[in-house]
Amino acid sequence: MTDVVRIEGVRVLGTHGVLPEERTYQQPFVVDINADVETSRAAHTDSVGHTISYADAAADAVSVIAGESVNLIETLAERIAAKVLARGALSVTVTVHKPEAPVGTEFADASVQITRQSPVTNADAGIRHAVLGIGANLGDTHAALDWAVEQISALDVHVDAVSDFVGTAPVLAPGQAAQPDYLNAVLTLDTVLSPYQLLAELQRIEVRGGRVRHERWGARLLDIDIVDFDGITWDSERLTLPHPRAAERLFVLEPWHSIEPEATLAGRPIADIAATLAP
Ligand code: A4P
Ligand code: MG
Repeated sequence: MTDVVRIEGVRVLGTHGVLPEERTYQQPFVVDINADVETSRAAHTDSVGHTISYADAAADAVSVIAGESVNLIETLAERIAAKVLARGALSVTVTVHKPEAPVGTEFADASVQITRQSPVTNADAGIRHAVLGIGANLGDTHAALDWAVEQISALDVHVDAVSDFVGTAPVLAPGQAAQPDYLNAVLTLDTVLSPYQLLAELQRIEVRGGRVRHERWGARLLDIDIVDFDGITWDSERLTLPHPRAAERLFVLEPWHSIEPEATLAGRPIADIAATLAP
């Protein structure tokens, strides 16, 4: 479920069309924008920085319509959609109306409507590479990791490699009570799923694996994080890519390095990142 930020009827004069006179004389264009976003973090912080401002979306429409002349309203819609997606929309539907188009007969309105997805919701982006971190520090951790690998392999993915399972000391928040050691592993895969689809599947596996979310960084039967998904950078309430703490964690970087020595995280070789961290 996502929320929608909507602005409708943004009216701007522009010089777009196939006919030479349309490039000379301005005519009105009207734009509607429906941006899918997650608004609960914005509601919580009451900060416009955590949502998409309808004013910014309107400004995107104005800059495209008042800008460079093009032939088609399809082109205008595509350019506006790209700008709104760059603001962090999960997906966007843009309608561009051309109510005074030279149609040669009486008509009420002419328009084009397009919907475009962000990299995290696009399920038509082909095969993409992802890196998962798996951890457990309660119960039979070895069995939990084996089971998680089996469950992940049954998804719409091709598992490329699974690291050895490594015992690691728990990384705790300041003041947090002691916990048992973790067993961690890293798994690499190729998938046609979008990052949001993969996350939803992984969370279902966590729940089936007995995961109960109570304390942040609490001891757990099973934790599966998306460390990296095709190098995408994304920050929303549900998903941050790459995982915001992966670059600080040897329990992620070392097993990852063992199966993908040349891998990079946010553009840096993981070997270099790991070398800067104290063992
Ligand atoms: N979420 C956002 N981005 C992602 C992502 N890239 N991958 C959201 C997965 N989930 C992501 O996660 C909280 C929320 O983060 C989810 O709702 C999801 O939508 P969670 O798994 O419920 O909570 P968590 O695991 O307690 O928090 P978090 O922030 O994932 O914790 P970490 O950073 O994974 O740390 N020490 C050792 N040695 N080994 C460990 O594996 N793990 C942790 C957990 C702490 N110390 C550890 C280990
Ligand atoms: Mg987690």
